[in-house]
Amino acid sequence: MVTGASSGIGEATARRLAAEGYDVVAGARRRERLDKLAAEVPGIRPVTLDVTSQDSVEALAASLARCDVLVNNAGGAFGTETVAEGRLDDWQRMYDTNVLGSLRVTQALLPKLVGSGDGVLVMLTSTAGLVSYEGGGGYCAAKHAQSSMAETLRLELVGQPVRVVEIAPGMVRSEGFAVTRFRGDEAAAAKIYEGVPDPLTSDDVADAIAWCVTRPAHVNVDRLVLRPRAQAAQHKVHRVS
Ligand code: 8X3
Repeated sequence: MVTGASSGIGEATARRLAAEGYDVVAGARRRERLDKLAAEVPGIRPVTLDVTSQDSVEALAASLARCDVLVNNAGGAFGTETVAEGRLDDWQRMYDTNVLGSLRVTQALLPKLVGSGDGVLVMLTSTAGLVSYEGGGGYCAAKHAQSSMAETLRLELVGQPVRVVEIAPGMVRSEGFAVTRFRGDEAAAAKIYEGVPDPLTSDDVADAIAWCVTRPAHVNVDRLVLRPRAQAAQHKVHRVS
């Protein structure tokens, strides 16, 4: 099960896991994009899913006979204001998708992950879940919360057949992410990547996820941090003019 699978890292992960031989259920709100994806890639089943709706998540759980891998990918960043000027509705949306969305889907599918005998739960966080930065307050807080949720789950599930993997990517040039953050301002979004020789791609992250979930059952990759070579730390980015 991959949430937020209609674009970016979610879509790339659905494609990659299907290529690995998984029967992938791809969930997102944008059904027409999922239908296109499913028509193109054998092994992908589209499901309309809104992770902010408990009903939608429960309907998803009821439709799945089993679940071996859950990739909590749905979420995003909204706004670039400082904490002092942050918009409550942006923060609420970031919490409702990234944090509570992951919680809803996790709670609904956890029994199936345990029942599979070797479940893997992947939590898509970000390097923003490890360090904070100016103008990223709500997003950093939400990603820190998801990171904490993954750690707590791993502690609570020890002894049960479920692995909990956190994937924390740095600069990824993924469809829509920066544009959404900048409220549709494509020029501002493009500036983020300006001069960076090779930001990560969604496929790079999907590749890391595929590696983590295909390790032997006794191997838990607790957290995998990946950044482009040109990004040594959040603010230390090599740019060429
Ligand atoms: C995206 C990475 O640096 O924009 O999760 O927070 S960053």
